[in-house]
Order: sequence, then structure tokens, then C-alpha cells
Amino acid sequence: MNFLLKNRSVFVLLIIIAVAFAACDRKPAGGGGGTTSGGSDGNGGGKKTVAFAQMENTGPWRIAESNSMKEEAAKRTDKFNFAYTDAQGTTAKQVSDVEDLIARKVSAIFLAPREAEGFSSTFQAAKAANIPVILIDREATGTAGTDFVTVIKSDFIKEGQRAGEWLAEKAGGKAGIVELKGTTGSSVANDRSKGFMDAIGKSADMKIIASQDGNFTRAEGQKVMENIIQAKGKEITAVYAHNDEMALGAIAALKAAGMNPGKDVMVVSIDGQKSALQAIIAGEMNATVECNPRFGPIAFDTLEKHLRGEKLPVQIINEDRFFDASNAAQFVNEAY
Ligand code: GYE
Repeated sequence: MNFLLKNRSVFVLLIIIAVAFAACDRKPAGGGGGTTSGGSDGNGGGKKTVAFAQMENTGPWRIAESNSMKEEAAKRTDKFNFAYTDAQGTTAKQVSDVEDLIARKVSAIFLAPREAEGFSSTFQAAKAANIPVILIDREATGTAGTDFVTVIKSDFIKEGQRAGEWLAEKAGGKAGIVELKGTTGSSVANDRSKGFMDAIGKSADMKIIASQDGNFTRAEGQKVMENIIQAKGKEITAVYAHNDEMALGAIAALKAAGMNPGKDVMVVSIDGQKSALQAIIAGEMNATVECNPRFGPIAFDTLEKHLRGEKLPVQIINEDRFFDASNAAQFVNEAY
């Protein structure tokens, strides 16, 4: 009896020890999504996962931007893993893409916001999760240093001004202008309109005779231009497009209507893509203000500075060039 009792207590003790070991070995509840290890975010191996939330990937400008980010990430694989999302031209999808990245606990997010509005709760969620957001190429409503780290972009008002000043000078202060605007609700479309209006406002006879949204695409630019040609015909002496793709669409529409782009109708736009420089060389387009899409190096340098604890300016502005018949041939090969 004594022997039995003794054996039983040893047995119970062994069970207690076994249970205790099993408990120690168990992962914490909801495990596998920690900030620095394991998980679907690929943050493992001590490397940080950095994500780029792109708005869409069509047209030379955006493809060049995406490629620049991917190429730069590939040069920094010693420090970063890279994740990429494509919102396919829908702001709502871009918001949910960013929410997913936050849920995956990536270490930082580069965001090219399609529209200015719609991201404020996403910024709050990123902040609560301690994930820095750096805006690239366009602005979103919010405060740098609070809602996001900083924004890296071109000066869109200045781009519009340069296009307007150039046109006013070349047209001798008199033109019937068609404005093809970028995506409604984007910071860049507002600013490119504003800058252009400021510049042409100095000449009483520089008049906008039609202004419509062509959503930054060649197909929509062409369609909108066809309708405007129907309505305004020969009144049109100039086109100001918020990007080269829409300008090239407008050129196609003008040619189809038997008009002479580059000669009877001056065409000026923004971006500086290869096919626009080729159109300038061919004499069908007149000028384009550069808007550099190659964000990779500056975006990653800025992130690294932030991670080192350096204080950053609220805006980082890219310096851009201007292309017309005087220099298009010189730069066409390096263009995207
Ligand atoms: O000019 C245009 C693109 O946000 C600065 O967006 C960018 C603009 C660029 O679709 O081609």
C-alpha cells in the first residue's frame, strides 16, 4: 500500500512536469505574425519587408515608376524584402491593399495615392501599428510627420506654370486652348490646372475653350478630344494635356480630323516619356515638361534616413527638365 501510494505520487509529479514542458513549447496565441519573424509578410531572417502600393501599372510613366522601385529594392536585398500591390486604377482597392499590408505587419509602406482623399483612416491604422508610410509621386490629404513621414514628388504647380508660360510665349499671347485634365480628385490634376491658369492668366487672349477629364490615359484623351473637335473645330489652336499619354491621344484625334498637330494646333504636356520626345522630333508635338518617374533611389534613401532616426523635410521635391524641339533628340535615348 505504502509502495503503491509512493508510486502514484511519482506518476502525478511526472504528469505535472510533462504538462509544464508542453505549455512552454506552445506558440503564443495567434502566433506567426510577429513584427520581425515568420509570417506571410516575409519579415523573417532579420530583414524588413517594405511594400509599394501602386495605383495602377499602365502607361510608360507608371511602368517606369514601378520598375524603378523594383530595381532599387533588388539592389538592397541585404536589408529589405519587397512587396508590391497594384490597385488597377481604383482608389477603393488601393485603400484595401494598404489595409492588407498593415495586417501583414510589413515594416514600411511606399504609397502612390491615386486620389488625395480616402486614406485618413488607413494612415491612422498604419500609425497605430507603427508602420511608417512614405508618399511618392502624388499627395494625399494629411499632415507630414503625423499621418505619413513625408511626400516625394515633383512641383506640379510649377509644371503647369512652365507649360503655360512656354505656350503663351510661342503662341504670341493668343490661343484657343483645350485642356485635357488628369484624374479628377488627384492632387496632381488640381495643381497642373492651377499652375497653367496662373501662367496664361497674364495674357488676356490665352483662352481655355474646353476642359475635360481624360483620366491620364491615351484612349480617354483621344475620345474626349474627338468630342471637343466636333464641338469646337477650328477654334482650337492649342492643346494642354496633363500628361503625355493624353497628348498622344489628342494628336491621334487631331490627325484623324485632318488637323495638323504640332503646326496649326500646338500641343504641350507633361511627363517627358520617350514616345512624346519622338513625337516632338517628328514635329507633331511641341513641348513637354519632365516629371521624373524614377523614384526608386530617392524613395529607399529617404526610408533609410527615416529608419536611422534622421529628421526629414515635409516635402522632397524632384528637379525636372523641359523638352522641346531644341533638345528632344539629345534626350530621347535616356527617356522611358
Ligand atoms: O504625370 C501621369 C501619371 O502622378 C505624377 O500620374 C504622376 C502622374 C503622371 O499617370 O502620367
